[in-house]
Amino acid sequence: MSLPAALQLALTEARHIAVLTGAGMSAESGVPTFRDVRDGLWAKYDPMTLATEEAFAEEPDLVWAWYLRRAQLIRSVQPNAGHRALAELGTFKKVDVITQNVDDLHERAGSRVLSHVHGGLFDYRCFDCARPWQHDPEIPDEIPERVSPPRCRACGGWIRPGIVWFGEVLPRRAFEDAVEACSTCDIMLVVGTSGIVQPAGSLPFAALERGTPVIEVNPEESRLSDYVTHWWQGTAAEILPRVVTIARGQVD
Ligand code: BJW
Ligand code: ZN
Repeated sequence: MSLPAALQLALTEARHIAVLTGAGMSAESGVPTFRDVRDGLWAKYDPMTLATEEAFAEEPDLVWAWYLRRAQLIRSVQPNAGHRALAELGTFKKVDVITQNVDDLHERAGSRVLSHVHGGLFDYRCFDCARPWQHDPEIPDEIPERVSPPRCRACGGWIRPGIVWFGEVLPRRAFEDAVEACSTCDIMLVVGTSGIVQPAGSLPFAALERGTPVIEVNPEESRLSDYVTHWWQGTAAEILPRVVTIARGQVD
């Protein structure tokens, strides 16, 4: 399947492209998505048990061990052809990458990321006083089910990952920048997100409400598919290199 001709032209002519990415962006690097029923990150765990402040306050050892496993996995994988394509796109267009992912695969592929709207796994800080903790935690090869988090040198509080848990407010600047980019871009790409989690799932509407075309790249239908200008069915690593070809004005 290819992109309709009018959208091909819009992509070629666009000067400013906003790209919202979700877990599907990193799936082909070997990072499971959240909501895949077979091997998704939450197939074995209840998110409400692990991805909240309350869970960390009650069971810091269990939650810290879970994030150490995630950190170990992300350190062991590489950006895929989709990440690399977006980095290439950024060499000849203004590309604002807005990601819900807490990994660093866009940066490692060479993209400038405008906003990590759900924070960063490696941006550790104190759970009590919020001071940054600029260390790499020691990650054993075999991570036990429970591991005590490090302690803050200033106040003795537990160290937590710098991600946004359910019920927490998104980093204000990151979200404002994301809204601004979606409101001012010439075209928007939405890659590998179910669109279920708010308020990130509402960002494509900032573009759609202004009449800006939004192209979704996803192998499966999502909550956004009925609303976007065009759902381009396929994976990030398959489709994004083709987006680069079209954006260069070459024939797909
Ligand atoms: C591919 C592919 C390939 C596969 N190529 N594609 C109504 C009821 C109850 C609660 C709420 C509500 N409305 C809003 C809320 C609040 C809540 C929320 O949205 N809940 C929903 C579950 C309904 N939101 C929040 O709490 C947010 N904060 C907030 O709203 O603050 C204000 C407030 C404060 C107090 C009270 C109320 C409001 C914070 C949200 C934080 C989200 N954090 C997480 C986890 C971080 C921790 C961790 O990493 O462990 O962020 S949730 C998780 O979902 C993670 C992701 O960034 C996020 C989005 O998931 P994503 O990326 O879309 O992944 P999937 O797995 O869902 O989808 C993958 C997609 O990829 C699929 O479509 C596949 O088809 C596709 N795919 N292979 C391309 N190769
Ligand atoms: Zn502290």
